[in-house]
Amino acid sequence: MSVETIASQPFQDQKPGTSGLRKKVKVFEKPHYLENFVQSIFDTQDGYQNAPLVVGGDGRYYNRQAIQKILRIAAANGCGRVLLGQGGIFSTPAVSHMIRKHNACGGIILSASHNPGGPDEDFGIKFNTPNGGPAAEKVTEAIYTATLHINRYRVLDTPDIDLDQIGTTQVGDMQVEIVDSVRDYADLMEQLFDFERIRALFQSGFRMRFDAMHAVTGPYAREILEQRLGAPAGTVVNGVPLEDFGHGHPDPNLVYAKELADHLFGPDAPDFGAASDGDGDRNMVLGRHFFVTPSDSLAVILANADLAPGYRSRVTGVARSMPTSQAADRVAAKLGLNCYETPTGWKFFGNLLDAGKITLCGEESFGTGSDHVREKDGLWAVLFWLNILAERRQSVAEIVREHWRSYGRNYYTRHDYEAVDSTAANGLIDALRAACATLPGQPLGSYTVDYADDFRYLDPIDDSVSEKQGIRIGFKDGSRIVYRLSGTGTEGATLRIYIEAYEADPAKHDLDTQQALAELIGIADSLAGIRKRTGRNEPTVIT
Ligand code: VG1
Ligand code: CO
Repeated sequence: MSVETIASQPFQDQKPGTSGLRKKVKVFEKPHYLENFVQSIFDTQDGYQNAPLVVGGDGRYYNRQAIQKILRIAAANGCGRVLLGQGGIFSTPAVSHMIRKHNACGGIILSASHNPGGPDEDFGIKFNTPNGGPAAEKVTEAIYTATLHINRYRVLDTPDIDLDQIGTTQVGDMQVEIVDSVRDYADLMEQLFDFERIRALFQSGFRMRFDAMHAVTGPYAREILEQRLGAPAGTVVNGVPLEDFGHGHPDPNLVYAKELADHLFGPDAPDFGAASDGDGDRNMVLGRHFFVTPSDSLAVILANADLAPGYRSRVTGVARSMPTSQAADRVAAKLGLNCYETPTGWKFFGNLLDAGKITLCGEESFGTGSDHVREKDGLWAVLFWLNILAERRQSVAEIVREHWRSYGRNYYTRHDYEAVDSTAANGLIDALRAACATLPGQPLGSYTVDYADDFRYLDPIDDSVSEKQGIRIGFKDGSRIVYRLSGTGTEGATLRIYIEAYEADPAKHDLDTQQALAELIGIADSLAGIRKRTGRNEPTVIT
């Protein structure tokens, strides 16, 4: 068993996006590709000699091969100890918890999250820092710079290890401790929520369906919902993680989790439905015949936080990503809590959480979370809702409607144009950016532009600045249109358009969202020239 130094050359495309490095599996399979990126992590980070490194992934195709490679590189670079999820499996929030619980030097997460998996689909790798959160931009920049200069990587010449056997294995001088992927995470949930109350809810005949979409949360949901909370067997569906997610698109929204949505809107609908994504950090929440937007979900959780034991009387504030609706802001204002607007991506919440400025945070993209870890957390959000339902004993629809009556309703939609020609997409954003200077004061239909800019974030904790985070067009009545390009796609560009309007009048709270926003949707199209520039007549996905 010896350390080998393998000569290598840089790849030009290893810049992490919104959430790590995501590429087609075929790209990751290129000789030296994964190795270069992993070596660049070891070349730029420290602490791994003395503190453990957490490793795990969502179980998608190439997870196991990637883990064997990472273990060889880690051992060759002097890493002392790795904590590995059994079978190479960890959900993203579970990794975050393990890092924090074991004072780890960080973690490597293998996932392309909501992107499809399989030999012709996507893979990804992400580095998390000792606070448990996705590396901040200065860290990902350092890793990226290292990938541009790399000329060698180190590997220990050693056979594959058995990933499935719980216990400790030696890889050279490095210890690999294979641990139960679920237990610690489930224990954490039990500390935050009133499991007894939720158990009583299930005993009273409350019915739920959780769709794990053949992704990583299946084992977590079964343990927590069916074992510890006593929900009937079969509450969790599609609960076996598969390498290709059963040919599905593990993205919990009304389009890709259609089976669940149809069930919740069907004749024998249960009281509550939920789903999560490939790596378990996203959530979708549904009531009987009722869909809760992620932006509303964050606002409702914030308004009801005192009902959960782990949050009672200790919420300091909330943050939301810029394109997320302003529903949570209204709750924060009423409760006198801090409220922050950050760029898209969970890494921007880390500093605020670490500093105690916020307790809860969320994104419109089906992401909700809190200071219990430093990632968004799908099952956590589902349990928060169950805790609220167990206390209030009202339906999901009643709770949300009551919320709108108190705070008003923020109608909200996102229109995605996927796999658009990159040059056309960049041209569209450039043209909008150029128009920002002259838009304020202009009437557009029945709206008047209040401000228009390219969002720039000044982190209040470390003063770092992130530019060009999306074009915001704000109107005098508080409505908004936001345009940005995705940083997680692997094919061409994905244009995202976020549209929001506020409605205070309860008599107008039951409109169809697309109809309520129809005029703004039209304005968003004509202002950006979407049809003309992209050749598309309609969005690929509407959420
Ligand atoms: C998307 C979402 C963003 C989320 C990111 C990672 O990014 O919009 O809100 O944080 O995915 O989520 P983008 O750049 O494609 O818009 V996950 O569950 O894919 O790790
Ligand atoms: Co995810």
